[in-house]
Amino acid sequence: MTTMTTSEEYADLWAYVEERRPGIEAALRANLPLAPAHVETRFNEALEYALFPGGKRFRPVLTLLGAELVGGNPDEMLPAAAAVEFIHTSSLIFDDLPCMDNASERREKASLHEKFGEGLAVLVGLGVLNAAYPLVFANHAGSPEKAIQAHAEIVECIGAAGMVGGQSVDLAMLSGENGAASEDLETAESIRNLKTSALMRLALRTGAILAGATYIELAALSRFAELLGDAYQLSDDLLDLEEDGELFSDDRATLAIERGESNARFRLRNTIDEAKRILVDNFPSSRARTVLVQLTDYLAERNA
Ligand code: GRG
Repeated sequence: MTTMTTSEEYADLWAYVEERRPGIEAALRANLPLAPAHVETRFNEALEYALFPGGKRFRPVLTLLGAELVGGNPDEMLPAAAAVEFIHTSSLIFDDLPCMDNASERREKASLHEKFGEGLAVLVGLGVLNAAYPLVFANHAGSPEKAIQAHAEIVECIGAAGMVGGQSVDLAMLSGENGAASEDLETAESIRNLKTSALMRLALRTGAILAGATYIELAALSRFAELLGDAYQLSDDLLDLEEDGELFSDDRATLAIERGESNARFRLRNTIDEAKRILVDNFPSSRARTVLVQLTDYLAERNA
């Protein structure tokens, strides 16, 4: 498990994560897409390796918070929260592959393909992704219209208009691969942020939809998620800038490089302020709202 510092500033956030983590872990275990036991492959071992002990589990926490923010019961949303972590895990597995970001490490251990080979990594990525879709129907058999809407939400966010499309921009931004994308860096970067924003949106709105959120509430969550994704990506670029000095190891051009660190910090500040304002303006005061405000600050100001 990734260790987290427990500063006073984020006390409600850490308390919430600690409180909710056991339920999330149990829902992941209960819904693991295991291969049939009599089949001799390393699939199940690789699946276990990819999911446990896992990372911060922020995205399933977002699902529970999205539900609570609009008055829902988070306990009913645990299968949906597990679905969101499955989707996140599959995106990390695919992102680490040699044909994508080519990362040999993930969560302080060898990446899945490094340990089990590319073939099995692709299969586990597909296995967990596929396991996610039906989970929005669990606990919502009595209100199938909400589950259908949540299902549509995850299909849209994963697809070409979301994570898949955003990742394709990320690939194009690798230097020398696509001149057109780097000509308008601002546009390319905002589309690239889709890969992060779309998952934030999916995580928050899936919980909110299942809890019966109104159209206005869902629209506010979409805008909040977009800003959260932008802030996360900006802080990621700033961290890379700090670690690598002037350039990323893969020479990916970004606004943090082109316009400099202080400009990026200024934009990050504005983005998180706007995100928090959307929460405060659209949702009544509640524990979930306080936790989300702290999570916004943490994601933008994290140093790892
Ligand atoms: C088919 C689901 C799917 C995706 C295909 C590969 C891809 C398209 C998208 C990649 C999206 C991606 C990996 C974005 C990076 C997001 C990011 C910085 C993740 C790290 O998040 P943390 O720090 O991770 O919250 P932990 O380890 O805590 O879970």
